[in-house]
Order: sequence, then structure tokens, then C-alpha cells
Amino acid sequence: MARVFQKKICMLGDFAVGKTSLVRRFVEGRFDDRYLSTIGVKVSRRKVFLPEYGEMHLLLWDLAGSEEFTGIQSNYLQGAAGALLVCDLTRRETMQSLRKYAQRLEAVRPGAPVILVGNKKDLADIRQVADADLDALAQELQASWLTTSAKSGENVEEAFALLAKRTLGG
Ligand code: G3D
Ligand code: MG
Repeated sequence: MARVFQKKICMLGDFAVGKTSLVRRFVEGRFDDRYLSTIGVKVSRRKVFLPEYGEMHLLLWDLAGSEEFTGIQSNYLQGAAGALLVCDLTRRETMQSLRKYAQRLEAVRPGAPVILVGNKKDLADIRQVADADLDALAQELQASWLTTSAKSGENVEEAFALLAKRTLGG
């Protein structure tokens, strides 16, 4: 029987950078989600197929409601195979926050892969974060980076697929 990989992925980033929108875009109609009200987390599931590895099930953990303001608890990060660190390209300070999220993940899951995501790429005329800024931070955090738009869908599939691959050592 073929092995099916199941991996927990955490969405990390400041309020309103687009974490929930990215998950929603990625899972599209295939909503199969559960709201864990006790910890204020929404978990969505999606299958991905990686040519070199086969089928994988991603469990996408996203903070919901007031939990977004009270901050992440360590049980949110427990067991995470990796995380998308999301910033809003139109708000520079949201990129600076990513170091902090990376450190928190590192404390709970040392060595877990992260992908830096600069979201809201479609808002090019009010963009404040350059590719070079993301590249420099990604090098510091030993991560890959991409820019996405949850609105247009650009690079959304790619961001999750890249992280999925990294969780398998690819
Ligand atoms: P969060 O889960 O990180 O807090 P949300 O962020 O996904 O709730 O998104 C916050 C707001 O940004 C939402 O707007 C959402 O529509 C918008 N947004 C998310 N991604 C993009 C994007 O790629 N491009 C643009 N233009 N907007 C985006 P509202 O107005 O509903 O609060
Ligand atoms: Mg949200």
C-alpha cells in the first residue's frame, strides 16, 4: 500500500496580511474544515500530488477570530511540519514581524521548514516591500520566498506545494 503523507502546516503572520484568504483560495470549493473553538483554530484539509513523492494530505492550521489578537499559543505550533510566514507587501512592518514568528516556530519545532510569502502582489502601486527585501530575509532565515496574490490566485498553489515538498526534505 502506498504511503500517504499527512502534514500539519501553520499559517503565521500579522493580522490582515491574507492568511485566511490564501487558505481559502488554496482549498477552493473543497472545503473540509473544522473549527476547533476551544483553541480558536480553523483546520482545512487539501490533498496535493507531488510528482516525486506522491499524494500528500495537508492540514492547514489558521487562527480564527479573537485568537488572532491574543497571539499564538505553543499548542498551535505543536506538531507542525512547517509554516507559511505571510506578510503584506503593502505594509513593510508586517515583513519585519516575520523574524518573530520564525523564532517562535523554531522554539517549538526546531528545523521545521518555512516559506516566506509576500502577499497582495496585485496591489503593485502601493507596494512597500521589494523582492530584494524578501530575498535578504529569506537568506537570513534559510528559507525560500515567493510573492502571491490570494485575490488573483497567482503563486498560491506554488507556495503551498513548495512548502509541502520542503516538509519531505525536498
Ligand atoms: P488574515 O487572515 O491574515 O488576518 P485575511 O487576513 O485573509 O482575513 O485578509 C485581510 C484582508 O486582506 C481582506 O480584506 C482580504 O480580502 C484582503 N486580501 C487578502 N489577500 C489579498 C490579496 O492578495 N490582494 C488583495 N488586494 N487583498 C487581499 P477585507 O476587506 O475583507 O478585510
Ligand atoms: Mg485570518
